[in-house]
Amino acid sequence: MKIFKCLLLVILMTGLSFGTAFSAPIPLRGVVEGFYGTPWTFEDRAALMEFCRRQNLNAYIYAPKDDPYHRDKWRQPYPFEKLHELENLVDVAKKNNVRFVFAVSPGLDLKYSGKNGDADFKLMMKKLDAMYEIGVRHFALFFDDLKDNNGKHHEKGKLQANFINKVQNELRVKHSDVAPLIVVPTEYYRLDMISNRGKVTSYTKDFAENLDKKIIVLYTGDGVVCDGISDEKFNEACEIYSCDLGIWWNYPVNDYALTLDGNRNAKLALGAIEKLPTKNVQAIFFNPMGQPILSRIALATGAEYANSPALYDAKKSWNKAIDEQFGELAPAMKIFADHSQHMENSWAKVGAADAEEFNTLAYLAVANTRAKKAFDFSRLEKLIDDMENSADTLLENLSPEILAECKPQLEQFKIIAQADRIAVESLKSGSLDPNLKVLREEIKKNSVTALVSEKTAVKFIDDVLAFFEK
Ligand code: 14T
Repeated sequence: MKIFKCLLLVILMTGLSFGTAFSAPIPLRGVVEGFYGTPWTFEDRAALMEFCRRQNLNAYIYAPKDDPYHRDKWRQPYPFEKLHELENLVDVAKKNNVRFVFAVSPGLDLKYSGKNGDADFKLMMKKLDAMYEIGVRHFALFFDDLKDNNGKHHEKGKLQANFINKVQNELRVKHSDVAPLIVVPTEYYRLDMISNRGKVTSYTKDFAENLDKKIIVLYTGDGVVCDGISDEKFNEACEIYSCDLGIWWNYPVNDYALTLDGNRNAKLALGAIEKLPTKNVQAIFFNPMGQPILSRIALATGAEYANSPALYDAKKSWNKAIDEQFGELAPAMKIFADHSQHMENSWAKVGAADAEEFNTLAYLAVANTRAKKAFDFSRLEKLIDDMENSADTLLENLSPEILAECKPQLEQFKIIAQADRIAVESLKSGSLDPNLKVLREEIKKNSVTALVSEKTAVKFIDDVLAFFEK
């Protein structure tokens, strides 16, 4: 009887812990500084390490695309000053229990065979050894975003895999305390790993078959920047590699939201991490924005996800992150951030829709006016007042460091709110206020540096203008 009771208890407890109440953390979880554009400063990175400690994130990958010594001039050793700075950073990482992962992206011009191949292998080992000397124990090799000529020719998958294996072996022979390598292949999103006929491409097949199974492979989902990864799609990707993959998640990164003047950071991704797998992920790294402090809204939610994938609640986590990070300013920040979450262009789509309630009401306002039906504008008007008030509050009270990351966007948000109010008044009175066009032009002009709610609060202005113009 006693044994029976014990057994029952054990079954109940395991059921509880593995069923609902428990969700194991993703073992390797953190941030990959992997974006194009001006790299973060030492201070930005040191602050991130402390943030990681507080959020229970345990890894940071150093991979800024525009650090010449990381990619374009990967063969060259870091000058003394730069190396010293990295050494200090490695110390900060250690103090914060964060694994510092040093990445090299040699793919643009790496030679795999012959005399030049031998020379490049030696140069790579020299590069990594210098980092070992300053305390680095985690390394990564990235082969993403290559020009086609060097990217995918015959046997490239096998050549890359063998090169990576050789680096891994050499590191492990020399040092017993180096962790398994982390890699990004040239075909790093699922749809790129599959040919038109649904077969795995020869590049990915060769790469996956030849790569040492200990090595951690990161991929970005079905696309480079995509609208989530379901458990099912994640399993399909893992099947290609016959092992559990890690994820390089391209949110809140905003480097691809390029505006006409070449600004890489015009739209701020201030939403939550969402729609990621609930199980079997062995590593996850979030690629942040050029704006380090504002990246922390998404990163804090990403930390909650990574620490408990199956129980994660994006909306709850987003509210909590903003409450914790903005204190008294949280209500205003939530209104602004709600209008600046969604990232989309011809090939990218991620993040919740901007300002859903506003969007619905704005749609109904135009549709009902067009149908000559009565519509109660009061809630929409309240939302618009809240927008302008929150812009004012934030412009007045945010710290200079945070304002430096979002002033143009807040100013833009304010003008959008003013235009939205004029749009409502025009609908209500049945005649178009000419000021609406003036403000619309101003918003358009500013869009070069600041994009906010472009498919929601700005779209409303266009919808109202279109309503009067026909
Ligand atoms: F390594 C990869 F997983 C990856 O995502 N690589 C880059 C990354 O450095 C960049 O920050 C990210 C978002 O733009 O996407 C990849 O880069 C691009 C950039 C493009 F403009 C990939 C395709 C593009 F068209």
